[in-house]
Amino acid sequence: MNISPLQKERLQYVPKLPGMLRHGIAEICVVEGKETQSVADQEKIQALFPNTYGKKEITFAKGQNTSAAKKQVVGVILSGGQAPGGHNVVCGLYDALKATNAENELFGFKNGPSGLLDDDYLVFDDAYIDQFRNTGGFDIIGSGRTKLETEAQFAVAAEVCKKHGITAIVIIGGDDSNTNAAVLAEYFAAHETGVQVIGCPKTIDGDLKNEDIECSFGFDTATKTYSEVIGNIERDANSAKKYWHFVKVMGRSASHVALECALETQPNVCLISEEVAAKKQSLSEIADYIADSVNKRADKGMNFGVAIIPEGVVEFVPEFNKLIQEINELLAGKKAEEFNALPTWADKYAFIEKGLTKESMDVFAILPVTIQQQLFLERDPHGNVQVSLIESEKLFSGLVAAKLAERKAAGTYNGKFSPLHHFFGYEGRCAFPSNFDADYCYSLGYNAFMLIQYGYNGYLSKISNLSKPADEWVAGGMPITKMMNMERRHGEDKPVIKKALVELEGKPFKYFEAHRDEWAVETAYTYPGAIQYYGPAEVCDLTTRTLALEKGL
Ligand code: FBP
Repeated sequence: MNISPLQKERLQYVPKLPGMLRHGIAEICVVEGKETQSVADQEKIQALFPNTYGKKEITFAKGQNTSAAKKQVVGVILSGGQAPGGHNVVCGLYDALKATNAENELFGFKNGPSGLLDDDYLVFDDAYIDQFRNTGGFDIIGSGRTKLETEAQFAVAAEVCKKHGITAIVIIGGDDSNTNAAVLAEYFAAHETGVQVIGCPKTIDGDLKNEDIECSFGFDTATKTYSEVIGNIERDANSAKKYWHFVKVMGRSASHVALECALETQPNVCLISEEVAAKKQSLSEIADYIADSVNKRADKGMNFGVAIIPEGVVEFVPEFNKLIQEINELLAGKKAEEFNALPTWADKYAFIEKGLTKESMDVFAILPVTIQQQLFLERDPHGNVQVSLIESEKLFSGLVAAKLAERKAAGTYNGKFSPLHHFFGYEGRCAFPSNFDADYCYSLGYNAFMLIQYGYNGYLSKISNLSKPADEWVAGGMPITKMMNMERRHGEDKPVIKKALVELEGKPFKYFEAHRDEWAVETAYTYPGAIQYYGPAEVCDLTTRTLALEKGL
């Protein structure tokens, strides 16, 4: 393996554990807390999870380790999109497992949950694991998006565990993967397999959080990576003074990433999807809002700026959603062939005009042509428009250009608008984890093993008090069922972990709201610079602005 100088240094970095896990395995005891209830729909969740519901929350403390001495064989799975720090979860798990008993084994199931079903695995040893310490990526075993959710899959999983003598499975994933972890835990308990399941909260999107989980891992590093580059772009914009940059940032649904980047870099505009939905804003209103910033800055001689667009925003615009549904209908079944056979875009446009309601046609008509065509090109295997592929940064710059042209004609705008486009997503998902993520993830993995060792099943590894230095972090576990409620998914009521969207009454959004009018007109950019791994703690161990504001710092 080729190793860069930074990677060489990072391999030597010793992640910080919470103080209570630092005394050595023999001195970690459990303090049991209260019995738990699910956040909503208690009766229904309890009925669905009779064996794992209502268990106690727990924390670890310094004291005599009273866990049963038995050989543990643990399987670990990385599930879903990459997030910086995943390797350290595996390393922490491995180190705790080996420190407890050198005979213990760690299996890594390859390429996501499908590795467990296909019995495709590797067994970790020191030489292999040491190559991945404090590095980004999920390439240690690979990841995948196969969902573990059917009884038939659970039966296969139980067989595979039995074959290898596996005593516990650790699933490192987002809200869906941890929901599935809870269902698997219940199945294993109901079928008396003796196999435990522990989850770890991962996703750069930051939407797996609640009163127990302060943040998912990867959010810190990914947002710092994007903020560095957005800051660089701001400085470029402020130097050349000739471009408006439209920057789309990842986050499939929630806007936590966009909001955190805005708090870090103070751009002229940042859309927040949750606000768009709450105010039922139309595309035209959003375009006007951005055009106002462009206009006011132009009036002051500043024909440049930066706008952050969250990846999922179009799905939060009610009229756009309706349009998408109508297009899906319009092209259902054989009608897609008829449409595709039409020779020119003009013919296709006429077909569309005939098929859409007037309301949706009005929305369609204002879209830039490239976006109009994209809506008909990018379809998923079921024939539906793939909203996530829509280049919303181009959509909004196109709509803003049209608004500005109108204003120019009316004599209310006399600037120059040259937009440039960027999409930051994959760039941040495999970055070297920040010290925060390196420490947090190692602790999550180490802690996950302590939960296994003490016999817990259906728990999420929980590290809290994260805005404080690591020695003050609190380690423990939370029954996953505590975070569940019932939601309608694909026409069925399902028990799921509640996805955390941006709270419009929360402190991070309130801070942004209080400052954005000033940022929209003035050049108030801040330049966070690159993640620092070595140096003073106030530079290297900083948490996100989101977490700091949520904690009232
Ligand atoms: P997870 O929720 O699985 O962590 O993935 C989140 C994410 O990174 C989103 O931000 C993005 O929309 C999506 O994954 C991209 O998925 P893919 O890697 O399949 O293209």
